[in-house]
Amino acid sequence: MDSRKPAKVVKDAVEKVVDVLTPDIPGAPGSAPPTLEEPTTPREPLPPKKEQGSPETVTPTGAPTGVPAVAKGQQGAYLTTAQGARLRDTDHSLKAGPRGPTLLQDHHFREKITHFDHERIPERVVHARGAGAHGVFKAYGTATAVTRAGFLAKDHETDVFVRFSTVLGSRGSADTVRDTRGFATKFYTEEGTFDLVGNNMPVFFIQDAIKFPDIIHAGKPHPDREIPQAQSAHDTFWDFVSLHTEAQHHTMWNMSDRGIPRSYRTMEGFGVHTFRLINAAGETVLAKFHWKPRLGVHSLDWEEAQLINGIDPDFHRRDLYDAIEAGAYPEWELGIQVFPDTEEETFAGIDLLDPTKIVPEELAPVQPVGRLVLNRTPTNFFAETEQVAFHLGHLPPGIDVTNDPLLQGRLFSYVDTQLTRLGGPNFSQIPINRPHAAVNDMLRDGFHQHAVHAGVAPYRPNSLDGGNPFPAGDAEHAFLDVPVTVAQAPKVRANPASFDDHFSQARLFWLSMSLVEQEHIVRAYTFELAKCYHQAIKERQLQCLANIDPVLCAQVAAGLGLPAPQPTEPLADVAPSPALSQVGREWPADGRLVGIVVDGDSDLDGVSEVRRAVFAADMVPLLIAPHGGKLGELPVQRTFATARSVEFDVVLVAAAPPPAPDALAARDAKAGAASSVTVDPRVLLLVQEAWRHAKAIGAWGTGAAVLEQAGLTGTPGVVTGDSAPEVLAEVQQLLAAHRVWQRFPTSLG
Ligand code: HDE
Repeated sequence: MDSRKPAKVVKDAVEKVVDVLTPDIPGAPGSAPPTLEEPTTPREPLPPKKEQGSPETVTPTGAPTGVPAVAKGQQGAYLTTAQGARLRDTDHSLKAGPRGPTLLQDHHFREKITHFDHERIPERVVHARGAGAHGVFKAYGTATAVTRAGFLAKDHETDVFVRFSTVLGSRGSADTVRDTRGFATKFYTEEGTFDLVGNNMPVFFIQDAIKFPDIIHAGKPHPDREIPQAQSAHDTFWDFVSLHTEAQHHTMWNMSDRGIPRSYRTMEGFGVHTFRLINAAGETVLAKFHWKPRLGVHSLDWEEAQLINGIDPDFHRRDLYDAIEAGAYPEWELGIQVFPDTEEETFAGIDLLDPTKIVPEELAPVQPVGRLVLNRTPTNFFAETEQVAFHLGHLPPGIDVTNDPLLQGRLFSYVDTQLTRLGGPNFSQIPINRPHAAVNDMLRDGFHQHAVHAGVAPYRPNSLDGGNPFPAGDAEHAFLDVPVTVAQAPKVRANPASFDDHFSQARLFWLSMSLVEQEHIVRAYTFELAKCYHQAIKERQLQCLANIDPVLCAQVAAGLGLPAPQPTEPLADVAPSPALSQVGREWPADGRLVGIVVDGDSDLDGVSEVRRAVFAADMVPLLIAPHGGKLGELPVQRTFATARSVEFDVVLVAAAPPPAPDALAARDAKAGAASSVTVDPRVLLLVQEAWRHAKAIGAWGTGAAVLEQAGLTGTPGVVTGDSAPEVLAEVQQLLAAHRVWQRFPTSLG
C-alpha cells in the first residue's frame, strides 16, 4: 500500500470491500477467479517443494500417503491470516492516522507478533545442539537368529531419521568442542518405532540414572557467570569427575581424539547399554549395539578444533548437509555384540549391566546386521531436527531392556522431558515423530491434540465400539516383555559390588592407544586441568590418573607443574583392545575436501586434470586463488582472504603466488629493508597450519617453492613432483590413513 496517499488508498480499499460483500464472493471455493485488484504487484508463488506436504498427507519422512499433498500454511497464491482470510498489507500496523497510535483492534498485527513471541521452545536440557538427516536402513538378515524384530529381516528397508548432537552446549554453541556426541536413530518400523538413542562413546559417566542431574550440573556452565559454554575444561566438571571416580573411564574417552570428531560421518555410535533380544522361538540373548562408519573413525586435531570453533562454528552441521547434497551419502553398518543371557548377566568377567564398561571387540566381535545410509537433509530444521523426540521405551517386538540402572532411569526421563519441551503428551503426533505403523491407542485429548478420534469407547473392555481396539498376540507381532525373573532381594539404594571397579577399563583404553593418541590424551588432560582454578581439584584428578597409569599421571603432572602422586590401589592387569585405536588402518577417502592453491601463473591444465581426478575419486576440489571469479575456465571457490586451512583435508599447491604488492611494501617499510618473503604470507600460513595438523600436502610446478619457503620440503607427508596427477595419487594414499601420524610430536614411548 502506498503510504504517501493514505486518503485515496483507504477510499479504494473501502470500495473494494464493498465489492467483496456482493453475494458472489470472489475467490471462494468453486467461484470465479477473484477480480480484486491486488494492493501489491501480484507474484506467482513458488511451487511447493516435494516435502512440503501438510502433516496430514505425508509420513514423517516425507513420503506421500496417497492423498494429494497440500502445503498447509503455504497454500494458494495470497498472503492470509492464520485463519485463511486474505490480507492486503502486512507491512503497516493499523493506526489512527499515519502518525497516530497503533489500534488494539489490529488483529493481524496481534496475531503476527503473538505468534512470533512464542516461536522459541525450550531447548533440550542436554544435547541441545544438533543436526539431523533422513535415511534408509537395510537389514542383512543376519540378526534373525537372535531377534524377531521385523526390520532386521533380510533385505527389509526401514526409513530412519538420525539426530547427531553435542551434549553440554546450548543450541547456538559451536560444533567442534571437546564433548561426547549424541547419535540418536529413529527407525520407523512397521511394528512400531524403534529409537536407538546412543552416543559416539560406548560408556557413560554414571552407573545409575539418579546421578544424571549431578554430572550435567557439573558439566554445564557455572551457575554464577554462566561460563564456560560447551566445555568440560572448568572446575565444576573436574571437581565432580575426580570425586565420582566411576566417571573416569568416560572422561578418558572425552580426553581422547574421540572427543573431537572430524565429522559426524566419521564417528562410531554405541547403544551403550546391554539390551535383551528375543527371537521367534522365544529364546533370548543379551546384546550391545554398535554403529561403524564406512569412512572410519576420524578426529580433529585439538588446535584445529579450536580454530574451527571460531572460523566455522557450524562445521559438523555443514559437513553433514554438504555431503548429503553432494551425493556423498554418509553410511554406517549396524552391528551387535551378542552374549548369552545368563543369570549373572556377565561376559568374560565384565558386568553387562554396568554402563561404564565395554566388552572389547576382541572378546565378542561386532557382527554386522544392516546398513544405514543418510540420503536426505531436513526440509525445515525446527519441524524435524528440533521437534524430533527420542525415547528408549520406543521398542519394537524382539528388542527389550535390561536392568542396567542407567537404562531403567532413562526409560522415565525421555517422555517426561518432552512434556515441557514439546508442550504436552501428544508429541508423537508431530510429523517427524509419527510412527509408520498404524496407531490405535486409547490415549485421548491433551494439549495440541491433532487427531479427530472416532468412537465413544476409548477404554477396555468395551462393547460400545465393538470391543475395538483388540489386543494382539505373537502372530500379530505384539511387543513382548521378556518374562525375566526378578531376584528376591531387599529394597536397597546400592549397586552390585562389581560396579566398584572404576579404573581398570580406563587403563584398558589408555593401553590400547598408539603413542600419538596417548600424547593427545596427555595434552587434553593437561589443557583441561590447567583451566581449573582450584589446586585441590587438579591434585585429586592426578590421583585418579595415578590409579589408571603412572606414565599418564607423570606426563600430566609435569605439564601442570605438580608432583605425580603414587597409585592408591593396584594397577589393573588388563589386555589392550587394538580395535579402540584410530591409528594403523586405512579408509576410503571419498567426501574429503581438497584445497588447491592457484593463481594466474599456475599450470591451469595441470589444475584441471587434478580437479577431474579429485572428482573421480569422489572427493571435492576447492580452488583457492588471490581473488574470486574464474581463472581461465576454472571457478574459484575460496580466496586467500576467506580460506583457512582447517576447512581442507589436504592442501595442494599449484603455484607460488607472490604477496600483494601493497602488503609487501607495508612489510618492507616496517622492516626497513626489502623482504625475503616471496610467497603470499596467507598461503604460507595455510600450508604451515595444514602441516601442524598432520594433513597431507602436495605441490607441483612453482608450487614447490611455497613448501620450500615454508620449510616443509622433505618432511613426512609432504609430496612434491613435476606431474600433478602423480602428486595427487601419492596424497590420496596418505589420506587413507586420515593423518600423517608421524608428524605429531610425542614424548612418550
Ligand atoms: Fe540422554 N537425555 N540421558 N543419554 N540423551 C536426553 O532427552 C538422560 C544418556 C542421549 O537428539 C534428553 O529428548 C538421563 C546416555 C542422546 O533428541 C533427556 C540419562 C546416552 C540424546 C535425557 C541419560 C544418552 C539425549 C534431553 C541418565 C547414550 C539426544 C532431551 C540415565 C546411550 C536425543 C531429550 C536427541 C537426550 C536424559 C544418559 C544419549 C533429558 C536421565 C547413557 C543422544 O531426557
